[in-house]
Amino acid sequence: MNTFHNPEHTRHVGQHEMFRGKLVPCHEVPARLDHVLAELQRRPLGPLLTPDLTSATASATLDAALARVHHADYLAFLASAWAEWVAMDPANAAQDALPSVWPLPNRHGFRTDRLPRNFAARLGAYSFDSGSPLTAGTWVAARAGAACALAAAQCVLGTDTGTTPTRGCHGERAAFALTRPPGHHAGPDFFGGYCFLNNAAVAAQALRDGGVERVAVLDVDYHHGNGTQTIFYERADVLTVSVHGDPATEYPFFLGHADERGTGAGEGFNLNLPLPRGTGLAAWRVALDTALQAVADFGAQALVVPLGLDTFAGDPISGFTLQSADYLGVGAALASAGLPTVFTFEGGYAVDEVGVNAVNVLQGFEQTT
Ligand code: Q9C
Ligand code: ZN
Repeated sequence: MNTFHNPEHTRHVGQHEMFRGKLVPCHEVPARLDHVLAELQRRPLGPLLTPDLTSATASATLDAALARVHHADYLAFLASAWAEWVAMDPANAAQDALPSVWPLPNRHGFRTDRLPRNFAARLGAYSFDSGSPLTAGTWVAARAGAACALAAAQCVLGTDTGTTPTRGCHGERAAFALTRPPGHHAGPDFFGGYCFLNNAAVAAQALRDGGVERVAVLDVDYHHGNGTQTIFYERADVLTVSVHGDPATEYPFFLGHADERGTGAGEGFNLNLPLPRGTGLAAWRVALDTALQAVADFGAQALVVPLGLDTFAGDPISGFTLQSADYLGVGAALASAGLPTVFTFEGGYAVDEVGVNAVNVLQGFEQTT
């Protein structure tokens, strides 16, 4: 399996996230990715590649892929956010930008049809929590990360679209986009949950645009993939399935219930499988099998797996109890779908174990293909 990793990830380093009234150190730290890379060096699964964005063509191709899943005004906001944050007050250069004010839904009387000029207000208009610091390097890191997702999609496409350099890699069974910040909480025009650009959605859309008629996204992160669900909620060509902690008690709280089945043309093309906090491997695997059956019933021709490792028993902010060895079986189960598969690296905050856990999934997948 080819891994596309993002050396620019080190430019996204948050200082703090807001948690229950205080600023606490970020859980989503650069060492997470370094541990996965180190484990891939111990247990190589294939080439380690980095997308090259230096040419104008590659850069424009990436921007076009981003515009397929995110709104233009949101992308422009992200691109200039740090400069505007510092322009508010030069002292801001030493602080992460963290939102602290949001419009409630329109039924409460707040207006979202007028975007404030004030940058602190716009930060709120484009986000849904105060746990996702936007830093000087966030845009560069997130954009280079989305390039990994795009390259991974092109790698599994039967035809090389020839734009983002994938060094001749095409028609592969699987590819891994190893990047941070993660992506599955980012929606068409919002960030949150440590996510800014939805890497899994970029990959799924790139597969569609490369000619795959039916793409399934099977999200195994502990947290509901609200951003991905929202991006594809009205569409029948991309099935979104998520196995996650019940939003009644677990983040992101305001989406992820079992009765969300899609809307309009997308009705019937979203499946949520919420599980109670405390769920262990046996019940989790039953849900995964239900998810895989939905992927098969849909007739998916390619699969995108937002790969969160925060289902691990040792995860500091999550509540399932999977063990490291269990992830080999998770990879094998995902491989049993028999589909070209793109993995995107999402959550997993037991930093010392996240490398072993991630590579266990990928190794289990490879051993079953
Ligand atoms: N104490 C991802 O896994 N904060 N995002 C929860 C719990 C937000 C997780 C705080 C968690 C976001 C990609
Ligand atoms: Zn998560």
